[in-house]
Amino acid sequence: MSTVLLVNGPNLNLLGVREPAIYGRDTLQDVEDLVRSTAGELGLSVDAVQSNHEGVLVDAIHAARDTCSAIVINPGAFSHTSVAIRDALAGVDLPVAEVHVTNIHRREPFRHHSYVSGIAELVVVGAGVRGYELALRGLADIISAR
Ligand code: DHK
Repeated sequence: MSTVLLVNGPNLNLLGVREPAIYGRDTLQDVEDLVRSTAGELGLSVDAVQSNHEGVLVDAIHAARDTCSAIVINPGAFSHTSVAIRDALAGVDLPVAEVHVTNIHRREPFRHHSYVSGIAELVVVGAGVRGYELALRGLADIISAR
C-alpha cells in the first residue's frame, strides 16, 4: 500500500481557533481525519506531521524519501519564505501537492508568491480544508499513473 505524507507547517496546529473568519472552524484533527478517510477510500495510507519549526519539516520530508510515494503539504508561512523546504521537496523527488486553505492570491501581496509552487505537481488554494482532499485525490491519480 502506498503511503502519502501529510505535512502542515507553522500555525496550522491552531486551525479552527486561529482567525476563524479567514481560516474557518475546522481543526487540524478534522483535516487529518478527512485525509485519512479519503486515503482509505483510495487504498492509500497516511503519515502526518505538523511543526512550527522549519528544520523539523525538512527532516520529515527527507525521511519520506524511503517511506512515502507522495507528499501533501501546506507549508503555511514557510511557503513565502523557505528555499530550504522547496529544496527538500525537490531533493526527495516525490510528487508534491501544495495546499492553502485560503486563496493566497486574493490576500496580502507578500502571500502571493510560494517557493513551493514551482516544484509542485498540483496546487489547491481557496477550497478550505476540502483542498487537502482534492490534493490527495489528484496525487492518487499521479501515483497510479506511474
Ligand atoms: C496558511 C498560513 O499559515 C499562511 O501563512 C499562508 C496558508 C496561507 C493557508 O491559506 O492555508 O499565507
